[in-house]
Amino acid sequence: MRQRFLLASVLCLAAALSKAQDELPANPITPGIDLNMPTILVGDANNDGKVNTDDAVTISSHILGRETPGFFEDAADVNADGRIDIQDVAIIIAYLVAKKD
Ligand SMILES: [Ca+2]
Ligand SMILES: [Ca+2]
Repeated sequence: MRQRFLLASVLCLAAALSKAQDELPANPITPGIDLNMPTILVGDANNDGKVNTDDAVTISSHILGRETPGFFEDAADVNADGRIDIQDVAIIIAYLVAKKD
């Protein structure tokens, strides 16, 4: 008796899950929302598609108040603390040093 009850429960659960899956839209993401958001290469402060010493120089120049054409503020805040400072430069340099090893 108990086995029949368990079997019936499993069958009911399977049927419910199957029905639930049939009701799910093929793509559960809300239509109309564009998920192709632009990507940011963190550290690419001069926005040339690479992270290298030029970016450390660009951020340093920005910190010193010099004109930095093409400066990409969102990418320059490497540690995402809301400030662009010497820590961001240090992280880029540490990354470049580690990359060479
Ligand atoms: Ca760059
Ligand atoms: Ca920062």
